[in-house]
Amino acid sequence: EKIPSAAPRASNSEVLAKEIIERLTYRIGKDPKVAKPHDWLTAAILVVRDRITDNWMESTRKTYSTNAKRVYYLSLEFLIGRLMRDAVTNIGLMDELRDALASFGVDLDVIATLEPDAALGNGGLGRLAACFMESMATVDIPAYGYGIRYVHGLFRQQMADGWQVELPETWLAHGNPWEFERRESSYEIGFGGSVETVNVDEEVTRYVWKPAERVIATACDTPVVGWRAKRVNTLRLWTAHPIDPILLDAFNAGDHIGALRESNKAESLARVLYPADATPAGQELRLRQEFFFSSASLQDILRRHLQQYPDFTSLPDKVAIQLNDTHPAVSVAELVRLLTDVHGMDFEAAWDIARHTFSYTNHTLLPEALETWPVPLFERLLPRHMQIVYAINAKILLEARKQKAHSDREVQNISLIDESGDRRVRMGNLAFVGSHSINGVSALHTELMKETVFADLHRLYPERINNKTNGITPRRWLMQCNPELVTLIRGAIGDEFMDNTEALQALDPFADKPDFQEKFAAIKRANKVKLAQLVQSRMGIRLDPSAMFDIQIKRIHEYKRQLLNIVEAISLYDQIRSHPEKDWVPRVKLFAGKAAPSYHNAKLIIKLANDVARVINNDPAVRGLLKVVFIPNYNVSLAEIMVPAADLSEQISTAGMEASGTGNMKFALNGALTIGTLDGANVEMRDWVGADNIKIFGMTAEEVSKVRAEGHNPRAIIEQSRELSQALQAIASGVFSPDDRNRFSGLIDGIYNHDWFMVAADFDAYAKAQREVDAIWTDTAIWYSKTIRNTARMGWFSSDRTIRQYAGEIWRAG
Ligand code: DL6
Repeated sequence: EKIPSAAPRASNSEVLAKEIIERLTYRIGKDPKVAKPHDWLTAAILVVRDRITDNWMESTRKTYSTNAKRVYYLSLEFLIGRLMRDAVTNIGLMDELRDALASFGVDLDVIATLEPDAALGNGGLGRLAACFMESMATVDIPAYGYGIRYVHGLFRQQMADGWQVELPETWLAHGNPWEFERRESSYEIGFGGSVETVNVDEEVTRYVWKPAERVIATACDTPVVGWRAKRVNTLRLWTAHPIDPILLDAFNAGDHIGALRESNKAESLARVLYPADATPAGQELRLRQEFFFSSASLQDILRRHLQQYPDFTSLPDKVAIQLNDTHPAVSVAELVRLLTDVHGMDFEAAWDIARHTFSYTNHTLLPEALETWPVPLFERLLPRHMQIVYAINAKILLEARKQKAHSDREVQNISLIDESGDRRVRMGNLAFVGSHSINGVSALHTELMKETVFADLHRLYPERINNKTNGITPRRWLMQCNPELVTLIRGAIGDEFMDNTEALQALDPFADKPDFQEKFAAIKRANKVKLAQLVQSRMGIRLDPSAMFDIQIKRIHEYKRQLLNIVEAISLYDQIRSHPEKDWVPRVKLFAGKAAPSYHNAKLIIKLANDVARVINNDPAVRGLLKVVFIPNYNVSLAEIMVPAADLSEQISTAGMEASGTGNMKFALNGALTIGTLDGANVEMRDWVGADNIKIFGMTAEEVSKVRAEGHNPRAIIEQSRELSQALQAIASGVFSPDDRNRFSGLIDGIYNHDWFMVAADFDAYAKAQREVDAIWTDTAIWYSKTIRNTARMGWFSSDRTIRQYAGEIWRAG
């Protein structure tokens, strides 16, 4: 159905058809008679892009003419996925484009699947950045996303005998029709070298950084169109180039490889995304990437500011820079350097501007994920920034001692330099002191931030920490991925929810209506059939769409507890075999997700899921009542198929460890019941959907931290639970790994010996909750009354709401 759009030009399908042929002929150079599906896709994208470009220019002009404040979102990750459906939906051209392509015998749905996922991110943090970009355009905030245009995004995951194997991802193999290269927007980025001091007069000393190496950062722009094309913003990703493409002297002397050394070194900066999310990447190249994109972005921001304003005193009024985690935290020192060394400002004034311009989002409390850099490395690569970090540190520590009378221990925690072992620069502390706002991503996470990682900094600056609960864009995560449900909802409550997701609440009274339930269930079933077809074609496994589809998709991590889910599957398997007379609810447990390549236990968990799947799926005694499936190569496009097909959403992290979660929101919005712990945004989801419409189990964050502090005896817990001990014994004795009976002994020993992630401690509560979910499932009317209420009450979790809160309370923009 037609969605009214703000697209400015004639939009009928004949006009579009003409434009497609024009692009195919003159931009791609193909005769329609011989055009391949990929050519049609590129031609269609070029038509869409050109339409968006009109609004893009208009948006930019408006920002200039109104002197509006600009928001800059600095993020090392943007996990975008495919763009075509998103853009076409938002400009309201879906039906016309479909018809236009059909007139050439081309199926839009087929060519859309040829678009590669732009996987420039690892998981939640990167996907949030992508949702935010779309929402910033939707709520009409002049914004730029800044990041790196990685040649290779997140690795492709293949399974070899159930083990994860990482293969390079090549999203740019056919070029990228969405982007515009901006050669004129190029900046020099330095590394290494030394700092010279120049005494201007008796009081003023100037510092001149003489880098030993220099590379060029060049902008590549992708337009990001908001809902109904109201505004189009820019995602500006940097590519890296050498100053001299080839060292001719070396080449002429016969050193053909050496001649390209500089070029290779420069280009390596933007070659690959580091594939770790919850552990810092650690290597020098990563720090180089962080500085590279921070410096390029800041130079670009300052240049744009000076084009419009006389000097930088107005920077905090006209510019807000959001640091997405600590990855761009070096920006704090770089902005001070640019303002002082390059633009001649004094340190105090520059520091004041920086602090009022930056804000920082923290995405994890895991201590191992907080970035720190060894002082010698930082100093060698960024000698001037090291001086600036020391200067900032001196100011802050003096303030802590003098004004707030902090103790030695508190001062040590506040310091930008960790002196507890090898000296290291703490990027979290740098981001904190350099920002006027530090936000967490759910209410619980924000409170825990105040009590743990940033406790002492919070005491020093008690007004800075605030909460901004994450959200998801309802365009991608409802309208595009579940169009039939959208049609049903529009028929029931009208269209308001399409512009204001909270209007979904009007659906509440429909939750108990049998005819509405029936239609809702039919749509869920159709989505499950689609997923079952995918599983059949990719993996040769047949799934019964009338079984409960129980789905856990996310990065593989011990704290996310895929292991708890697998152990429960084994226990259920045992019970189905021992009690064939019982009325078991048929279930399919689906998993997908990638493990960081160096994360040994996470990779073992994937192998375990596959080993368990093989045994359970091939055991005739199970009679198809339970299936376990691990779908390889999880990405945004796969999520778009799995999310609408879920009956049950697994959000079962150890309480206190998942900062927010956003998958939890996607599932509930699409009518799944959540089984979850009181962790991250699950807590607020319970408040919105109502405690009766979500299955909460297990220890609270407070209980977890108490047990950890006091110590617990997991072995005793296991021995008291027959189901748990049997399941763990089965794994440990090699029932699922006859070829290598000790394969999983490390994982199981971990549960017996310390159970850091509370798998044993929460098992009984989890298993009980699962059987309660079964009981709900058997009463279809109750099941759908709950799941429809989830859809009706999840509107608050739109990223439009989140962005409005950032804009109003942090950026003061828009
Ligand atoms: O804020 C987005 C997202 C949260 O929803 C997840 O809970 C959180 O784990 C994730 N954090 C990261 C970074 N590091 N880690 N872990 O991806 O951010």
